[in-house]
Amino acid sequence: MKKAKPFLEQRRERRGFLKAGVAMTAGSALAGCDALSHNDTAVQILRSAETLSDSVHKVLGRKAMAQEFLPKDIAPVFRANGTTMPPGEDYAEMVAGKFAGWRFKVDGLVGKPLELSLEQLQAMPARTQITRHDCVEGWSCIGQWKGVQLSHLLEMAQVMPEAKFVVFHCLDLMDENDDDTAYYESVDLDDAFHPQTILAWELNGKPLPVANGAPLRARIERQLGYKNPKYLQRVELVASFDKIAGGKGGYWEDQGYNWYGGI
Ligand SMILES: Nc1nc2c(c(=O)[nH]1)N[C@H]1C(S)=C(S)[C@@H](COP(=O)(O)O)O[C@H]1N2
Ligand SMILES: [Mo]
Repeated sequence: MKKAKPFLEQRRERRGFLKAGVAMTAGSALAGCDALSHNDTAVQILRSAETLSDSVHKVLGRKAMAQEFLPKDIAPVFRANGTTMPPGEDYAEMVAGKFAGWRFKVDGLVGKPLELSLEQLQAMPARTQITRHDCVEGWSCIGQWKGVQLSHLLEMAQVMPEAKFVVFHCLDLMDENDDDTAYYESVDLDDAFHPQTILAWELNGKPLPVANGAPLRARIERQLGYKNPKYLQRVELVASFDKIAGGKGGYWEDQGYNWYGGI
């Protein structure tokens, strides 16, 4: 299979950005989970930011880095939202066994599908970043994440030229009566290869808590909370997501949210 060279070139270009542009300032008003934003106006602003950012990002080519913060800005407890404990015995058993039997897959439109243990992922080069998570429900929270860059795995898997999106398949079922409706999300290759897009196994220096997506969750720092899938089990490269679940590219998108959740 041919390696998708343009992505590698793009990635190198972005590395330059990374070195030059990591913003290290933060107002104290932003420290930790921001309770002040728990109101309707903030929610409306976050929602309208979806459409605004879409056009701004198109103009800028969406290469910008998300702001990074200082250790003093980290919230004492990172708030959890959505699923905080996937239902079912299988997951509970995995937690009890410290995810020893869990395997993470990268497949779909790739030359070399991958199947990796948590140990193998943790042995890969890691990136650590302190960022702010923004949920459309009107709250934000700053945390430090550590994990492997998704670009690293995508290069190993050799993404085929036809691939346009990365689909994240999660372990948590959203409807107990329906085995097929698991949380899922998707991003384009621009976000997938972005240097701050990591698959994190650590939060604030500790193993990723169950409530925040153990054993592995995506951090896609320029996207809203719902575009940051937890409880990952598989990443699939696709040319279109028409045939996946409701066809809109994500669990919340299938319920009417925007596919583009850029901030
Ligand atoms: N698998 C899965 N991923 C998910 C969710 C979920 O319910 N299941 N909720 C999303 C939403 S809306 C938010 S705000 C964040 C919450 O992440 P946290 O629990 O670490 O705060 O996860 C996102 N990813
Ligand atoms: Mo959210």
